[in-house]
Parts: sequence; structure tokens; C-alpha cells
Amino acid sequence: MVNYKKTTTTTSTTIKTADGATKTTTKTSTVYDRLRTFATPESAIPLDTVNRLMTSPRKQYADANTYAHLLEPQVGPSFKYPADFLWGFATASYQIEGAVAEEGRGRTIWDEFCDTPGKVIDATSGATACDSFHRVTEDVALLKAYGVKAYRFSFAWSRIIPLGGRDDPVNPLGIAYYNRLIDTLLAAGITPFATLYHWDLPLALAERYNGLLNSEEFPKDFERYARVVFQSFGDRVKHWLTFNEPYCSSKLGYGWGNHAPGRTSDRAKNPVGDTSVEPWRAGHSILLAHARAVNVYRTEFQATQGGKIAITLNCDWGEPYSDSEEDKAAAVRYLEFYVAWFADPIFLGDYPESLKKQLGNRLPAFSEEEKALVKGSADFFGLNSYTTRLVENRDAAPELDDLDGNVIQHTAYSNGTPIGPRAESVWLFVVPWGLRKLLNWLDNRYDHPDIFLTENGCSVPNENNLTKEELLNDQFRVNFYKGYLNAVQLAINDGVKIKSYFAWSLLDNFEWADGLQTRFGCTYVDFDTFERIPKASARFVSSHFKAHTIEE
Ligand code: PNW
Repeated sequence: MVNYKKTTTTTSTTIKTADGATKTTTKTSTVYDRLRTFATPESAIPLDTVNRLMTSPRKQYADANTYAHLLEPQVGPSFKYPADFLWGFATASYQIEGAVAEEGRGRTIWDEFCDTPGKVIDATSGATACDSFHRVTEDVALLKAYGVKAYRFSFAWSRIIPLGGRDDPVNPLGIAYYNRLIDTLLAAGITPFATLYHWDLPLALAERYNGLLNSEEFPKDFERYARVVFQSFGDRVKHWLTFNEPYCSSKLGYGWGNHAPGRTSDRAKNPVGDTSVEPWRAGHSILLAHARAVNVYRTEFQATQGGKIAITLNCDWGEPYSDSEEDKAAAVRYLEFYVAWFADPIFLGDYPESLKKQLGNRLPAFSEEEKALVKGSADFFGLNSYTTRLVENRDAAPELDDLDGNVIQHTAYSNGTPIGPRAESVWLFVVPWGLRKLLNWLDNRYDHPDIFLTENGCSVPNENNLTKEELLNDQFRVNFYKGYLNAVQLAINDGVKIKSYFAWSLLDNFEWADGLQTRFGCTYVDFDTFERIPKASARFVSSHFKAHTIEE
């Protein structure tokens, strides 16, 4: 269990008033000492308490210590989200639409990647996915039944501009599909929250100039695509995200090679790629493309359309592995290599010093003009977060293919206790207190921005092998949301300006390299019949927000 050390400071200011007398005002402020707290599971909870609190389909998770986070301070029934808080569910085009060869959609790097044997664990793809391309009415009815305020989805660039480039033709059928979706959402009273790029790069751009690796061409093509999107939908869409998780596009796509286009130095995985430089180049292109799109929005559309635009970054909290100064510094470095890599240029004006120091000229540099374009290019902070790592300093010199700031990441404490229950996904451990700390850290580093949580959720151990009845009663996921929503409420009470919460995901869908077998949905999807059935978690998330939001 994590303790937040509460320090109350009283400052007195004495001023001379006009008549020469003195007046003293005192101000009391309370800070919670977050970074300096080392999370150690302090109490073993009796097993029967644990079983009451949480039922897991995998009995080995019934280890009392792993549920310690459930004894976090609970915010309680009186908590209220403000009336304008946007809550709902999130999805992404390639993960749900299917219909990959219909109505003029161009091929993407993910179609290609999934067709390459060995890249997706169960050899599935997004070719049919949830068939959402044909089910706009059904999906929006589901959202309406859940009572959401907003729905986060992404546009498939290659439905709108099949070849992707700035001189390539626009596909009216692609525009028509998203018009249908947006109009149906609005008719149901649901706010559309749209992402321009959720990883499905038009394949033609990868073939033409290596996609994200080309920092000259890619930003120009993205700018034109963004302009077409704002022109077509900006009269009705008021919440924009340029890129989803540039960290993943860059490091997973060009570093570790486990996402499209699969480039990496690891020759066992891929014949081409260079982990020591390509992720940093890809990230640089994304920052420039993002900034150009925001500039277009601000100069050509924002005044008349009146929306907000930002990027959404993913980050998982890094807790120092021990109390040592080295581990504390390592945890900060890990966060800098994770999120400040993108957030510092956007909110503060340049890459963090720790990246410049470790990467030298492998990290591209911004010209003064580019810096000015990138700095301030977000109306809010978009955040996706799922888990937490324990971070230990690494003494040896960093390897050339190190992407994380020369640290050792752990998923268990030094005494062997896991940091939290593991989800189905190998990287996902349930650690709600980490989200609270992350939100406070970002709030502090970026001077109290509005933070829009645009993704949070989990997979359930072994879910794909459960009977339908078991699967629909997803108590593991309900408990994930209980813990994380409590952490969101605690962070709001800490003073962090959180403006939205989107559960990932509305539907079980194509979970990238983990295929269709890893489910993140609050709604069950039968991938043969495309039938959708709400799980217990959908009812939980929906009743949570209904009970805790101030009515307009
Ligand atoms: C995010 N990892 O991706 C994405 O935005 C979603 O499309 C995705 O379905 C969701 O989280 C759940 O995974 C991630 O390997 C994918 O560390 C993989 C990782 C992290 C985030």
C-alpha cells in the first residue's frame, strides 16, 4: 500500500498598508510527497478479504499482497465529476472496422504486417475485426444504451485518401462513412472525440518514402490529410487528437519491431531496420507532422469551428525500485524517455536533456523555426495509461539500442511480490496508485494542463478460453476499473485538472500483435457472427459515471 506523506506548510506575507500599518496574511498549502515515497506492500490482507474484494479467473492471482492496492483510500459515494466531464469508450479504426478492401479503402502498413507470417500471435488481422464499418447504427445504439457523453474513435487515413499523399485523390466514400458515424453519434446526443492517426499508415507512403522515417515528406502529407479531415468534419467534431501514442508507433514499430512496419535491428525478427536511430527519427517526424496539423487547424479552422486539438501520449508510471538516489533518478529518466520525449517539445519547447545526453546525434534536432512551431501545439494534455513499472538504475553504459533511458524495469518488488495482478497482456499489471502518481507528476511538470484521459482499461487473464457466461461476468475488469477510477478521483481531489475518461475499449477488438484472442472490450464480440453483448464491466463503468457526475 502506498502512503502519501502529507506536508502542510504555512507561509506568512507581511505588507505595509497605505496608512503605514503592517498587515500579515498567512497561506496554508498542503502537498503530498509523491516522488519520494517508495511503494512497499506493507500489509498482507487476509485471503478471505481478498476473495470478497476480487474474484479472478486465475486462482494463482489470489495472493493477498497483490491486492494491496484495493486498500488505497477510497474516495467514496459523495464524489462528483463536473457536469462537463466527458466520459465514454474508445476504439480505433483498424481494430474495429474490418471491411479493409471495401469502398475504396487503401491498404495500410497493418494489413501488410498481418499478412506476414509470424507477426500476429494467432495469425488473425483486422480484415473483418468487429465489422463496425457495417454496424454504425448498432454501435451507436450500444453507446447510447451505456449512456456515454462521448465516443473516441479514429479515422482510417487510407479510407479518406487511399494512397495517403498530398497530391493523391480523396475518396468520397470514405468521407461518407465517417459522416454517417458522426451524424449518428450527434443524433444520439454523443460527443465525437476523433483521432486522426491510430497507427494505420497508408501503405503507399511506406513504399514511397519509408513513411515515418522521412521527416520531410511525412509531415507534409499528414498536414494535407488533416486539412481534408477538418474541412470535412470540423463543423461537427470539436475534439481532435492528431496522433495516438507516438511512443508505440516509434518504439514498437521501428525499435522492437513487434508492431507495423516491424523494423528493428533484431535480424531474427526483420531483415531491415536500425533500433539505434529509427525510433528517434520516427518520433521526430510525428512531432513535426503533429505541429503542422495543429497549425493548420489554428490558422484555418479554429476561429470558425471552435474546437480543441492536441496529441495523445501514452505513459505508464515508473516507481523507483528502491529508496536509493540512483533509482529515483532512473525513474525520472524512464518517464522522460517515455512521455517527456514528446511532451517536453510540445509543452516546454525541446527534447529533455537526458535524451540529448544519452542519444547524442542519434536524436534529431529541431531548427529554431521547428521548435517554435512545436512549442505550444496542444490545447490540452491527452493521456493513455494502463500500468506501472518498478525502475532500477543500470550502472553500465547504455546500449546503442536502449530505448528506455538505461534502466532495468521490474514487475515485482525485490521480495518477489508482484507489483499488481497481471492481466492477459504480458505488459499489463493492475496498479491503480501508479496512475494517481503519474497524473500528479504530469500536472506538476507541465504546469497544470487540462488532462484528457483518452484510454485506460485491461485484458482479463485467460478470457478468450472462458465460457461465454464466465466471460460476461468480468469481475477482474470490473475491479480494474474500480481501482483506476478511484485513482482518477483521488487525483482530481489532489487538484489535477482531469477533463475526460475513456475506457479502452467499447468492444473486444483486434489487439494488434496479440490478435483477436486478447480481449479489452467492455462489450463481448463474437468474431464470427459479430454479435455484441455487454459485459459486467460495461454496466459498472456506465453506472459509476451516472452515479458520480453532476447533472447539467
Ligand atoms: C494502446 N505495449 O496500445 C492502444 O492505443 C490501443 O490501440 C490498444 O488496443 C490498447 O493500448 C491496449 O493495448 C498499446 O505493448 C499496445 O506496451 C501495446 C502496448 C502498449 C499500449
